[in-house]
Amino acid sequence: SSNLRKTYTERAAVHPNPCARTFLELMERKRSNLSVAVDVTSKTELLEIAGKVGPYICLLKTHIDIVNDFDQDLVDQLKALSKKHDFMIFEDRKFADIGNTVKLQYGFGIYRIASWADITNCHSVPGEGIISGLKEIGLPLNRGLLLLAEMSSAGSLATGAYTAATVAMARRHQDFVIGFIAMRGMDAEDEGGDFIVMTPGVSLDVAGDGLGQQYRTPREVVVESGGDVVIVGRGIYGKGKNVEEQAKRYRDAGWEAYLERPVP
Ligand code: 5FU
Repeated sequence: SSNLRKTYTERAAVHPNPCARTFLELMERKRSNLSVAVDVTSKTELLEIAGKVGPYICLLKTHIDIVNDFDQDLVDQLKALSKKHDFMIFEDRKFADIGNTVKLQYGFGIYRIASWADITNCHSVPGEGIISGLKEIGLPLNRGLLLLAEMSSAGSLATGAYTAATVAMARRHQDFVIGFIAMRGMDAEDEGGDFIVMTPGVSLDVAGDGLGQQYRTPREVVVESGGDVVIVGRGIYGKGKNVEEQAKRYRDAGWEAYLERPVP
């Protein structure tokens, strides 16, 4: 991918999308390409982990619908932490319905995702009406969208022609689509434009989780495969882990990998 040869700063300088620009600038300023996926079910625990990993991350990834005691105060506190520690918020909602329905799911209901999540994502399986629907809500708020071009789980059907069609779809919506969930650089920028590739399924210690998750190291993801952002969940807050220590460890591994990328 041609982005392998550019720094986040160089990409930020010419990126036409405000959300992508802000994010690329943030990564370089903070020297972090680490996103932590905080998959916990209590508000207290979510805030506690967010506070601990905050200094080391560029992006906090949430699954807001797994929090038992969700309330508006949780959102207010997450926003406050994002300001305090300088990170953005990504709700990993994986929308997958028709344009009109995802519009409602994104902007309304209990979670009002568009009101607080800088970035969200969707499947391309319904066709590009899903992007148009989300865009109506997100674009006026300067939000950014990631398309799921690939997944980390074993046996994923998002491969080959599906992945290629997803990339083509993103190219037609560069005002709102800032990148992909993918396992490697998508070469989507070869014909111009710039897409940020975020890669889940990252661990320095284990190969899988027994439920289909498949892990690679930050080096494999960033240097060998051309991902931009490493997404780490249980590797950081799993049983018996020191959250701050692990966040620092993965931040360092991700950044070293970024610096190791080939330069022309
Ligand atoms: F789109 C994807 C994907 O392909 N694989 C994932 O694992 C998203 N994820 C998310 O990343 C998943 O929903 C978890 O929130 C996170 C990975 O967590 P882990 O604890 O590092 O396995």
